[in-house]
Amino acid sequence: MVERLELRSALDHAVNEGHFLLHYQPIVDLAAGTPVGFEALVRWHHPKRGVITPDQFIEVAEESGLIVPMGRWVLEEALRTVAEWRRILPPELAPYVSVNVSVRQFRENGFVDQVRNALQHTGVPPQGLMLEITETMLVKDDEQVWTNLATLRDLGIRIAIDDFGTGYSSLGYLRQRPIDVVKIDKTFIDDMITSHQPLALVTGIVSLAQSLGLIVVAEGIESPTHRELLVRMGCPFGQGYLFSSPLGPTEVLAWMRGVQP
Ligand code: G
Ligand code: G
Ligand code: MN
Ligand code: NA
Repeated sequence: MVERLELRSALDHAVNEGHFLLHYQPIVDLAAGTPVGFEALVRWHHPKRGVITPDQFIEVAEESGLIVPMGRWVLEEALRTVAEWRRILPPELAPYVSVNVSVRQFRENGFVDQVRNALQHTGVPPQGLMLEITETMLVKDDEQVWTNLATLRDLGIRIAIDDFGTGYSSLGYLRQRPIDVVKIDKTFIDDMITSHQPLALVTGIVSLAQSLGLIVVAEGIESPTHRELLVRMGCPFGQGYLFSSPLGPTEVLAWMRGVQP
């Protein structure tokens, strides 16, 4: 309890002082091995404790509402950064950025305007942005959330369900909702190698999702075997340590130079 309070006040301070940074993990075309986008992952640069990962503070940030100002910064920073990459790279290689969004941000009045304004002043087209929401956010079935999602999607922004398979929603249900992308949770990809059931499950998700017109991204690809299995079952996109761990913004350009033919 005391720890939580301390964490909360330290986080409050970090939001005001701008002690956050973003790392970016490549999302690749699995068959070609080339990047199509980057997932932005926030880190807290604590003056004493060093770099802290989100699993240690997102929950408190959500409970305290600090996720709102932090999330606003994340969105702006991710778009500024991807705008720069898109200026440097040839148009056919222009990547998108995928930003994690909490339900708390979605419920906030003006979230849609915030996204629209950020796109406008960074000059990133809507196709250059993907928003990731978790499955648990959907089961709450909040009309405000659906309305906001539909509006954002109408602008041309893609909406992804993150950690798919860990919650309770079915693909059929997703099809009736404003969603474009399904990100298969890394636990399923991980288990796929060692047992038949998860392999069958992932195969089923990939084929059903695609037949419903959804784009599939597999997460947690750590080995060439993972990749081969996914390519063979027709999974188009993926991310994981096999390709790259999350990188600092300057490392990204060097990494991209390394993978381009
Ligand atoms: O990078 P890492 O594995 O530590 O990320 C852990 C989780 O933290 C991610 O799966 C994601 O759900 C969450 N996360 C990372 N960055 C953000 C962010 O900017 N906003 C929100 N709401 N969640 C994030
Ligand atoms: O938003 P989400 O919870 O999906 O965030 C992805 C998290 O998974 C990030 O914290 C990232 O650091 C982590 N991650 C990315 N690639 C891999 C991987 O290949 N294996 C494992 N175990 N974790 C990964
Ligand atoms: Mn994510
Ligand atoms: Na995930």
